[in-house]
Amino acid sequence: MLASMGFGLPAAIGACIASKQIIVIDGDGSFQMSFQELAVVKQYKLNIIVIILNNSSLSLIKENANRISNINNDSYVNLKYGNPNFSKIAEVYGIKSIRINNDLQLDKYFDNIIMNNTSYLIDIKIKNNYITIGDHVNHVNLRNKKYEKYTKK
Ligand SMILES: Cc1ncc(C[n+]2csc(CCOP(=O)(O)OP(=O)(O)O)c2C)c(N)n1
Ligand SMILES: [Mg+2]
Repeated sequence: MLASMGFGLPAAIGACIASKQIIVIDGDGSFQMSFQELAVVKQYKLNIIVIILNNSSLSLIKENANRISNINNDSYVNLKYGNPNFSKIAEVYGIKSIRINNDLQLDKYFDNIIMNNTSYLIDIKIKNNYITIGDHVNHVNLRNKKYEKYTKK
């Protein structure tokens, strides 16, 4: 499901209560709109894996702004920023986490994390100009065949 910013984690909570293990793929900007719901994840021991595609940017907006203005110099205020350490945020909510510098490294950890059957936050650093939705996700290794078994059609 693709939805508004901030919707991913709360929606995953509902889906997890109704179903079973849920994987959320979130943008860093989107995650910051509702990450306090990690408290609910912890309280109800929900089996939710949060994957943050962390480009330190509101990239979709940046791309739109560049397209409209034809300037393409990334000079827009607040579209590119420094993020807090999302792993530490997970930690203070009592949720396990890992930071990965490159999506290609996800393979190394993913199966183990899934098998853990517990909540987990995976913060993946991706390139600044990659966007969480649409074709850009193809740049990120999550479209790898290996992950198809985790996708409910
Ligand atoms: C609630 C809400 N506010 C604003 C927007 C407009 N908007 C669409 S994408 C976006 C930036 C998303 O940033 P991020 O989650 O980091 O994803 P990225 O584009 O960087 O992949 C914004 C502000 C929205 N879709 N929903
Ligand atoms: Mg982003």
